[in-house]
Amino acid sequence: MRKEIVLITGANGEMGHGLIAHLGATKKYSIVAMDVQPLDDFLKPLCERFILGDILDLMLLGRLVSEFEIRTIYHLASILSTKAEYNPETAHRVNVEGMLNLLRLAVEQSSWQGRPVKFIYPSSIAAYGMPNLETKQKAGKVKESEWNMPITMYGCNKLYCEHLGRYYTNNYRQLAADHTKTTVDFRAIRFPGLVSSVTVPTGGTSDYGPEMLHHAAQNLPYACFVRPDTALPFMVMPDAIRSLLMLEAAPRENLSQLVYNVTSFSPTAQDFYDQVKGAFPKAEITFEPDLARQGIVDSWPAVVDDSAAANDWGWQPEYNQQRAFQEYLIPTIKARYANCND
Ligand code: AKB
Repeated sequence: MRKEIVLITGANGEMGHGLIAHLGATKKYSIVAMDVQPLDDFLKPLCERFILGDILDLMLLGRLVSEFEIRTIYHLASILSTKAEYNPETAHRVNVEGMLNLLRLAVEQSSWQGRPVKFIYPSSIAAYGMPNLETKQKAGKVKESEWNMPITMYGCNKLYCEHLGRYYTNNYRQLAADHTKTTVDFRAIRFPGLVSSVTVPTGGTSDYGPEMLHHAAQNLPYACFVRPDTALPFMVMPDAIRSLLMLEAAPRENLSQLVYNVTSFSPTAQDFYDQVKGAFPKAEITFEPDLARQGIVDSWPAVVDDSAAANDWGWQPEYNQQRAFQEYLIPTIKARYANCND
């Protein structure tokens, strides 16, 4: 008998940390975690197995199929927007071919099990692309179906992977004589910029927010790479993890779409600065916009419409801007870097 498990790719990333810590603490799931980087020691006891390996390694994925009965896949592994621009073709391989490998694995698992495997996918506001700042300022709350013209490789990858998930769920091998409805049960969330008190992101373009905060808490100077008036939707990690779990748990018949926006607050970089300065008055923060990265952020919406998530599966963020900083980020970050502020 194969053991029932939850598979998490990109396990050592920011969201992987939050998800494993949460699922592990419930003790309800056997977690098999995968990453190209070693898993942080404190996460290891929460996992049934950690596999150091690449989602492009088909032999490795094949071995997973023979050993485990995978009930849910959280496919978190990806190369983020800034890093992807340095090597777009490699990013495409990891983000798109990697996704295809995981979808194949999910289809195979579903057919063995005779029931759909859940495939939970973090997409991103990078799937949007506004042609200029004026459009962004006038756009208001952007719905999932609007402005789907990403300007980054990562954004193109995310948007296309959403389509792949929809195809595998609804139309996979639709002309085959043995075409079956038991494929995968794909569900995706378009996340805004994420901020965690535990980890710092690497390779993203919304990183200026978390970087400003973590630098200040460690008494390190920080040059913010966007203008003070730059606005983006952000969310703290506990809300992000909660939204993933809520979408995973939602009855299929309640879902009117496969891809959902979620959001909680839309600070400007100046708002970030004010919150950080309020908590760490000695912080040395300057604004030194990088035109290319600014261009990417200017193409992403300032506010997204998450009413579909609210209607279909009851989504509501628990943290608004004030609570996010005052009750979660600042106290936990102060405790984390206590030695730096002596
Ligand atoms: C990035 O900046 O690439 C990510 C994202 C918005 O998906 N944080």
